[in-house]
Amino acid sequence: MKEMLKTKLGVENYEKLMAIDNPKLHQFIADYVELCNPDRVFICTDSAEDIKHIREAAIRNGAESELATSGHTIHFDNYHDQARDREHTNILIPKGVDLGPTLSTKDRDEGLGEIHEILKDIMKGHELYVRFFCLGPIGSEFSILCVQLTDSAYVAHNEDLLYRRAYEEFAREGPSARFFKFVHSQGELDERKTSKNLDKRRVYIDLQDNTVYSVNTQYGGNTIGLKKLAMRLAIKHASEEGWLCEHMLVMGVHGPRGRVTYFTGAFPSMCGKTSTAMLDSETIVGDDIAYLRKRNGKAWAVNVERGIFGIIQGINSKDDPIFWKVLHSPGEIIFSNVLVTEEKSVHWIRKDGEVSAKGLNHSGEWWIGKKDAAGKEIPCSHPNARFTLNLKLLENLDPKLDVPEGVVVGGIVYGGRDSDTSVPVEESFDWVHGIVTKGASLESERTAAVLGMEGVREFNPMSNLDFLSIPISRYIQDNLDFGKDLKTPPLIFGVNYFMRDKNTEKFLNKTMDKKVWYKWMELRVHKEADAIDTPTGRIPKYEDLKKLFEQVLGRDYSKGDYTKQFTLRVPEHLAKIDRVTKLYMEKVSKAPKIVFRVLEEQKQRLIETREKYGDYVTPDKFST
Ligand code: SPV
Ligand code: MN
Repeated sequence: MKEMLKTKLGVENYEKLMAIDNPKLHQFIADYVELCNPDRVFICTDSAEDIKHIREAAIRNGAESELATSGHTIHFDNYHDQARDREHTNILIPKGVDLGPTLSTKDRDEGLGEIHEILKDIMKGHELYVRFFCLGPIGSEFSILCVQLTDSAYVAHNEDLLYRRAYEEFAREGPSARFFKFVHSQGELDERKTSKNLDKRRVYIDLQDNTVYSVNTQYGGNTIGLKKLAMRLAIKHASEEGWLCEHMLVMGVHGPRGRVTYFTGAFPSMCGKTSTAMLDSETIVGDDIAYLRKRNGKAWAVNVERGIFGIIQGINSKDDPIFWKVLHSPGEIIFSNVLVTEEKSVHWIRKDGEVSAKGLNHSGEWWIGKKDAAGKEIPCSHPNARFTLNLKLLENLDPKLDVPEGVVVGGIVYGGRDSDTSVPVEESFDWVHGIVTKGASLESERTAAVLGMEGVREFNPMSNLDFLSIPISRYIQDNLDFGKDLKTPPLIFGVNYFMRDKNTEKFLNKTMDKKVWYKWMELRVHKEADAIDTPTGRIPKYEDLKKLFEQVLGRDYSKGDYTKQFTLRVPEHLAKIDRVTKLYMEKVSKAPKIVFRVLEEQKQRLIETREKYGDYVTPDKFST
């Protein structure tokens, strides 16, 4: 094996690899070098020179092109490779294992056979990049080492901005290192350097061997091993070891007297997770994935990543001042699937200013009014177009990003796109009530992006459904158990940024009202604000919000707005409980009994309230 490696890698790269004394790692790399058969193999040691090699390779081989602003590059994915491919992403399971009806699985032997067939000689004519990273801060109980094999310099470069480098860590740990493994190939490329064989696009997750395979795709969510692919592996480990891997932001909320209280928050994609993490009144630790562990009776969290792979659609100077500034300043940023103008600047959907009449985008040459094969107008950028940057570019970065012990979690927030049921902010009665009625009951409405499906609610427990690798019932139970022996469990809140007026259909809140909800939640964690008990949870008092609106937004908050926003909508809540109960009965095998009990108790409270006050109950009914 070593002889083969020496020949394929050449002396310099062979030595770089051998500086890590780990035979299992050597074997893994040898196996895939032999199978994928690249022309060259580059072992990246994280030296400035090696990092530069990867960036330059991305530009040289056309995976990225330079833009006018220094450090900015653009990458395009195939027109039909613009998002996570749920259908072809499967957990490989040995015979006899059943993960329940909702998870997408495939027989392990069959899947491994198929993927190894696809991988054969797939890298011929290309360079293979080998990179070492760490999920979570280096040298902490959260850390998980990872090795990524990819023939895409774009993927290797992207990961450089998103994850903590760990070649040295591998070398230090030597033979004892345990690690996740990722094998990616973009496959054959077309003239635009995008993956061509999309019919053979596959993402297979082998839990047994801690390995994920991704082929014939370039879109980040399918290819960046440490992002959503590692999540499936981590969720299984978390379940076995008593911690949690969550689709959550982590942020520092700044309270009175310089106090900082950390929150985590789960929101389905495109529901305000990144914009919440980026509130300029607070500080960001992370915007996408968190690990949570218990220590000394408290919950601790870390950001698994150190960068952002963010949606660019809608970013504007008014609502996103920090991103706006960074996206217009020199610095290392990879844009993907936005419009590039002749002057090599970029434009995207709902950016300030005028869109240029033509340019290059994910569809190739683009002009205003261009239509796709189905006759649908192609927007200037894809709705899922993204940018990648390292958190250190942000002025609102929290100083605790890399602290090995993590941050103490004061509150956990769950939110989805909900036009008619939940109030803008509400605290649950306790851990179990919160996990069941906020996290496990999370639903989100589809946006106009899915034709004819607008308003349809998708069930998405903890916003983590796409990434589960264990049965849903087990995952919910793990969440319930996590709070059990915590002396001070985080408070659990539900938020809803998308509530609409029943008559006018207009949003009841302004985008930045969320700043106030976080300040209120922060006060609740420290028992510095009162609350009103309603059948579904605890809501803020008008006087407290009025004060906070003044302090945070410099705006008057009227009693009329409060009443509209915080009116309990009994019929909608009852309908939601029925939907969620039905789901847990039909789509989740062996759901924890407590889920049904907590939902049933809530239903009874709602029915009693309705008998007394009717269908729509204003908050003043509950204050006394
Ligand atoms: C999400 O869709 O939740 C993302 C982007 O964070 S992806 O990497 O595609 O998962
Ligand atoms: Mn995400």
